[in-house]
Amino acid sequence: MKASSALPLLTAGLSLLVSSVSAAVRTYDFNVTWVNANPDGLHERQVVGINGQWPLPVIEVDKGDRIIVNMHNGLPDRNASIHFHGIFQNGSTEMDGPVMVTQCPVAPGGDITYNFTVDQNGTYWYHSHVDSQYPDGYRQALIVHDKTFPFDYDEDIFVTLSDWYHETIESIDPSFLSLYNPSGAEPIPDSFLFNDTQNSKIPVKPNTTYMLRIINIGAFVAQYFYIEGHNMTIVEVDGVYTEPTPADILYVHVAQRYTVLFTTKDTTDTNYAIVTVADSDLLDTIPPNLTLNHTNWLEYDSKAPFNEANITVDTSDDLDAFDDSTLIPYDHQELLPDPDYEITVNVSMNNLLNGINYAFFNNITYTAPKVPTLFTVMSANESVVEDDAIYGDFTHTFVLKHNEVVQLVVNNNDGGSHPFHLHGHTFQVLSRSPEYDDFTPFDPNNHTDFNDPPIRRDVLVAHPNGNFVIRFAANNPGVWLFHCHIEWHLFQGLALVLVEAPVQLQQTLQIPDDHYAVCDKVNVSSKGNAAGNSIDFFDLSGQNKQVPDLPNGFTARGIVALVFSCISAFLGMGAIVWYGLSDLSLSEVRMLEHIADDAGIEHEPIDPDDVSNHGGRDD
Ligand SMILES: *[C@@H]1O[C@H](CO)[C@@H](O)[C@H](O)[C@H]1NC(C)=O
Ligand SMILES: *[C@@H]1O[C@H](CO)[C@@H](O)[C@H](O)[C@H]1NC(C)=O
Ligand SMILES: *[C@@H]1O[C@H](CO)[C@@H](O)[C@H](O)[C@H]1NC(C)=O
Ligand SMILES: *[C@@H]1O[C@H](CO)[C@@H](O)[C@H](O)[C@H]1NC(C)=O
Ligand SMILES: *[C@@H]1O[C@H](CO)[C@@H](O)[C@H](O)[C@H]1NC(C)=O
Ligand SMILES: *[C@@H]1O[C@H](CO)[C@@H](O)[C@H](O)[C@H]1NC(C)=O
Ligand SMILES: *[C@@H]1O[C@H](CO)[C@@H](O)[C@H](O)[C@H]1NC(C)=O
Ligand SMILES: *[C@@H]1O[C@H](CO)[C@@H](O)[C@H](O)[C@H]1NC(C)=O
Ligand SMILES: *[C@@H]1O[C@H](CO)[C@@H](O)[C@H](O)[C@H]1NC(C)=O
Ligand SMILES: *[C@@H]1O[C@H](CO)[C@@H](O)[C@H](O)[C@H]1NC(C)=O
Ligand SMILES: *[C@@H]1O[C@H](CO)[C@@H](O)[C@H](O)[C@H]1NC(C)=O
Ligand SMILES: *[C@@H]1O[C@H](CO)[C@@H](O)[C@H](O)[C@H]1NC(C)=O
Ligand SMILES: [Cu+2]
Repeated sequence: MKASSALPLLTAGLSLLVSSVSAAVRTYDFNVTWVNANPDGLHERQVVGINGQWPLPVIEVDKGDRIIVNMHNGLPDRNASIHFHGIFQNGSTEMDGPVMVTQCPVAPGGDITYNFTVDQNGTYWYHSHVDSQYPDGYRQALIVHDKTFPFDYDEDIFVTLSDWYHETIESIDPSFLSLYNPSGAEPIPDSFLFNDTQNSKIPVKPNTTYMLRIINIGAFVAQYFYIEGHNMTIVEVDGVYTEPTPADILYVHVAQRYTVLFTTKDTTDTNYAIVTVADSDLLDTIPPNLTLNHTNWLEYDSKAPFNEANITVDTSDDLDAFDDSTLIPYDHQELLPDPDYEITVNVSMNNLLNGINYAFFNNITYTAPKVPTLFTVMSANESVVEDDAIYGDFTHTFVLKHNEVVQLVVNNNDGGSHPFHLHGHTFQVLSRSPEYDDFTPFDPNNHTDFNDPPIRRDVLVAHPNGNFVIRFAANNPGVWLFHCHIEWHLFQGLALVLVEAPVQLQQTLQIPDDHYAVCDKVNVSSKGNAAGNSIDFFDLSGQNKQVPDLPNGFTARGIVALVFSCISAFLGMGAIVWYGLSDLSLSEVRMLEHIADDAGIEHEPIDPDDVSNHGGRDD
């Protein structure tokens, strides 16, 4: 059930100016405001609309076109931004959209113009990149049509998949990132949408080959996808054409795109189910009223039967679905040479001193700097701009040299899967391990042969406790985020920053004035190092820091004791009643006091005797 049956209409102009090379300028005026919508028919809620509409307008352009989005933030109570997911922004890194990376947050009432050309083909999307905002509905497809598409088809259609929450992110966030959720359990969606609605019927003609683009614009949950009675042939992933490859079932994680060809039957006596199944492996609990399996329809004839689907996918076994690492790129671009620069990161999730669960690459949880990293690049002297240090200790920034080959090894020391996304590039997928029960990092001295030619894409899933190896050439000067696209995990800090060819960037880039004005409006400095120091770029005093580690010896049990204690305080006892102290060491107990004090929770003083008298371990 869509919010409005009217077609998304750009109230202000969509102008097409044909230039001498036949590339068009496509101008979109986006006034971002709250609107109401009830896409699952269960609950009406506020969503982020554009020009009073939701679902949002689709951006559809041809390769080579210039896109101009004049965004007005008409939300009275939220900052805003737009990231154009998968667009390389070659020569226009300042248009990429992630807040505090390439721009400042656009304040309520503020404006920003995104202006860039699109020199790539395929299936993309756009979404907000500030404050976990896009699950509030601020996301939609961005399609780049290709007049020289290498495969035959008759019709070009797309659908989006997503998870859906009934509450706004701002009301979910505090309880998610809180000491009441010490395991970091992700919020469970309330439902799943197919093209921003449910139970939809896609009219199809018989005897016709469709190019179907599938985009997961969700915040968290991957979905399996298949069409009963129809074979699919994959021809594109994340904007990269592939050798046509048959697939029965796709596994589409958030932010990933697949384009498939399928040919309809030559009879119209029945309709066929399009089946989506949410990957319940990602959910910590499955509420009994959450529907994971959904059926939409290829409608051959509205009067023919719509039979219920026979759901055959076994979500406990990812191997049922197509393994994207085996795809071959259509252009056969070969494996890049051995890397000039190698980055290895271990993924983990853990609690810090405030009892909250964060996500880490090599023990660093991304903590935004005081100056957007791109503005640090642009304001630094050339003699210091290649030094990682000026970007701060908690932004996890790596400086890459122009045109070097970069290899990134991701070792997933976590029992969940993570869809990792690199801005500004597609990357070659050299190898990816299966899921393991125990943490299994990549072993450079003992690995399977690297794929050659390797598939390229911009979002790759790391399997639980497994690893992957990717490579790309640093040929796109810019500031690019690499992060988990599960919006909850990004919020927990699962991100790092690549400052690519900063010297070339300084020489070629001119950030438009209106982007500086965006910073002024929110009182964020647009010059200086990560701490906002523009005199001494190596003086990081005052930089934003991550919360300190829990001390050695502090156990998960300590956190549980804290949480139960806090909940007891919450349930009306006024102050904390300490639970489970007898199981804890004295240092843990002191830490509980410290955390409770930090969180402003009243409590009785802890008597050390309570601890030792009850046989607690002491370190
Ligand atoms: C944006 O939309 C709101 C709500 O319709 C309207 O009040 C406001 O004037 C619009 N702003 C602009 C700049 O179009
Ligand atoms: C917008 O961002 C600025 C700078 O980080 C911050 O001070 C302000 O509180 C934010 N506004 C909202 C509505 O979140
Ligand atoms: C967009 O960028 C192009 C190239 O820099 C420039 O000529 C044009 O004036 C810009 N348009 C807007 C609306 O900013
Ligand atoms: C886009 O498609 C055309 C024609 O198929 C191809 O020549 C071109 O290389 C593609 N561009 C990119 C950036 O992949
Ligand atoms: C499922 O039940 C819970 C608890 O009653 C309720 O909060 C939630 O809205 C329900 N969800 C759906 C999709 O009906
Ligand atoms: C999916 O929804 C968008 C609008 O949100 C629409 O443009 C598109 O045609 C829909 N896809 C299909 C297959 O109906
Ligand atoms: C799908 O492909 C399989 C294997 O190539 C073939 O046996 C089957 O007939 C195809 N089904 C349809 C509906 O085309
Ligand atoms: C499909 O094509 C076949 C052969 O080209 C033709 O015999 C048949 O009538 C067509 N079916 C429909 C429903 O158009
Ligand atoms: C969804 O499909 C799976 C796999 O067949 C099945 O086990 C599960 O019961 C189904 N769930 C719902 C809610 O239909
Ligand atoms: C679904 O299963 C039923 C019973 O096994 C079978 O009769 C029917 O043909 C199946 N439908 C499809 C589309 O496979
Ligand atoms: C992360 O911290 C752990 C525990 O303090 C330490 O053993 C490990 O070496 C650190 N890892 C990295 C990559 O810094
Ligand atoms: C190399 O890796 C394989 C597969 O993971 C493993 O079975 C084997 O024991 C490893 N060999 C060495 C020498 O580590
Ligand atoms: Cu993740």
